[in-house]
Amino acid sequence: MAENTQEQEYGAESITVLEGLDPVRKRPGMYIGSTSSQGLHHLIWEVVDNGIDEAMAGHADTITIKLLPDGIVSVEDNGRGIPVSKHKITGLSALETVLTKLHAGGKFGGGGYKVSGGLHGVGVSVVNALSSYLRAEIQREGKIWMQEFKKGDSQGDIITIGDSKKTGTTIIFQPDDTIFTELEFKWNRILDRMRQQAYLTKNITINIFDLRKKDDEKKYRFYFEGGIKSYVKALNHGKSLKNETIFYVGKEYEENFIELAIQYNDEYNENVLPFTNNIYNPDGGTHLIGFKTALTRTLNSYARSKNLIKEKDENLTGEDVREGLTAVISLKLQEPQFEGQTKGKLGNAEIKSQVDKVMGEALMTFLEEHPKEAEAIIGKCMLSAQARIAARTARASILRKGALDGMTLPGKLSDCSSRKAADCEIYIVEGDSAGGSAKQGRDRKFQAILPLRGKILNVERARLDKMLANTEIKNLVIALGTNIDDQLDIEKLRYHRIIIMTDADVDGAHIRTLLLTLFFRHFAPLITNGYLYVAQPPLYRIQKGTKVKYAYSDEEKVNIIKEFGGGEDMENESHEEIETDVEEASDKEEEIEENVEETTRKHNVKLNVQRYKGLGEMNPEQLWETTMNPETRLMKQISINDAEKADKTFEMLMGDHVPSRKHFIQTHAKSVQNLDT
Ligand code: 0RA
Repeated sequence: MAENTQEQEYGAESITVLEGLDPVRKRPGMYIGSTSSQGLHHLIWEVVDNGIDEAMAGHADTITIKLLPDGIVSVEDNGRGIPVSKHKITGLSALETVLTKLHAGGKFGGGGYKVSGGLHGVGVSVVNALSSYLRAEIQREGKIWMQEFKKGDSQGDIITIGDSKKTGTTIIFQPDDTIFTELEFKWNRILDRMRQQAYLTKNITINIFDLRKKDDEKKYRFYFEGGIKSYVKALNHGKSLKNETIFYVGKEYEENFIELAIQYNDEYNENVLPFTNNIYNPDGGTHLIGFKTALTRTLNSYARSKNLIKEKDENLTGEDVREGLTAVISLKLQEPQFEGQTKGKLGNAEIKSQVDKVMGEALMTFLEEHPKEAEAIIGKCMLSAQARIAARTARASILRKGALDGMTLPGKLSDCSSRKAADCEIYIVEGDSAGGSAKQGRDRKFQAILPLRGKILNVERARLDKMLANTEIKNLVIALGTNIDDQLDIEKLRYHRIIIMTDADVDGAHIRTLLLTLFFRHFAPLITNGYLYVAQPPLYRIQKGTKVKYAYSDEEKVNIIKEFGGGEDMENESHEEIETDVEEASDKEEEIEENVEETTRKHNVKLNVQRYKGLGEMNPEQLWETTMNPETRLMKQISINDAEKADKTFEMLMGDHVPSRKHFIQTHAKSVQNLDT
């Protein structure tokens, strides 16, 4: 355990007293966020944070949480124990002060902890105020001390209940059911939080017991010898690594403690997690900026010193050096300042240069000492740089001012004859065969057809900027005429309706998602101006004699069959699927069947229901009639929200998180067939 120079002077005296607990019971939300599940769990975090503070100050190494019957929780640590002596000013024991006064605690008024993780916290007194019952047991000064409380009020003086050579604090509490709207503690939620805390606090053991149900007891233990190093290792679990040895530095800097761990994998994503006093900072802040600056500068200067980057070549950019990067930044600060609406961003200005310095020096040493790892990392970054430069060149050729004017329209585009953009439409069609039907079925005066080959799908795992080097995509960009990104000129748009027309199957959904993503990222104004649509081809064709109708949903199909008087001829391939549908709508179908027999007997005319799987199954007339004729077609106008959703889906489908991709595909396999954008 680390030495604490203030040990002697740190007793009951250094605790500053503020106010009583009434405000907490009056407005619990102010102190713990809410009185729902989140607030309920906050009570545990609050007590645990105090134990973690003890561990961080070097006085504790074990925390044990027990979930007991009747919503009771026990949190035990082997720290110094809350002081029990009488306080000079209040005449109360220090323990009672800590538990019954707001903001009372060793963290305030000088002395006390060197660094505290609970700075965000509100103190154990808040837990006391919101508990119908709380019992504190302290092992300290050779004895076991005990005091009980109800709704924050002590139920008698502190007493000794035995002897002990150990030190530590146990807080047992039962959340007040007149305060909380939710009283059930969630096992997995507690595990997740404790796992993270265990990673961020080196050498701490956290035990968690679920003793609520006799026949279903559970226990879990977290201990990560490597701290944030273990965290990085876990984040990279199952990935191919660039540097097997994780870079780690932990350094004290003017009363602050700065810890960093990084490791590269062979993928494209960057995963950098910044924490301050064990609290995650989703919006980054000065520590993240300092980290990024040092990473880019150091890798460049190392690569140049070893002549890995030639004199004439350009530097690696920030993005180059963060591809495939997994990192945890963990700071323990004396006085953290948080910014932003949700306080998710670290604001301390001095931290930028502190992190930069610690990171820069340590990383340079690491690279010098691990030349193999260094080479692998630099190699990876240089590959990213190459990809970036190649994409930029491809992009530049598209973006070059004036280049589009002279450029001939792609050969695959069947343009319309009108030149009035407001009247014109372009159908982006999946596959050459559907493209052929669309070309024949269209009204060539105002409808243009651009077939795209399914091949564009093979940009799997590639970055979006690579898409722009793809011929199919390039054709699209040229056909639209506006250019992209900051060069986009909406006045030059050649069609005021851009219609994505893909098959109603998984591949079709995939291509549609990809295109929506492209529009979202590079053609956003076309979406916000309402120019982008998704065509809605019918799902079924229903024919009876010479009468033909199209159904765009299963419900509509049932209605049409009813209208036609039933009598399906099940000769088509989709036999089974229709049967399933019939079962689902069995109430309606029974009625139909009666009619069917009658009609069939009378006229002997059968009903034919055809399920369309792909656009290619429709002949040009059918395609015109159902999907392209402005008088009768259905189209879905795409909002920026739709496109953003597609973009997220795309990231998930193409990104590196395999479990979520699997889950998505499994759960959406059905809905994508129903043209669910
Ligand atoms: C005030 C002062 C000291 C320790 C603590 C509070 C303390 C609080 C909690 C809450 C849960 N576990 C805790 N452990 C310690 C310092 C005591 C000293 O100087 O010995």
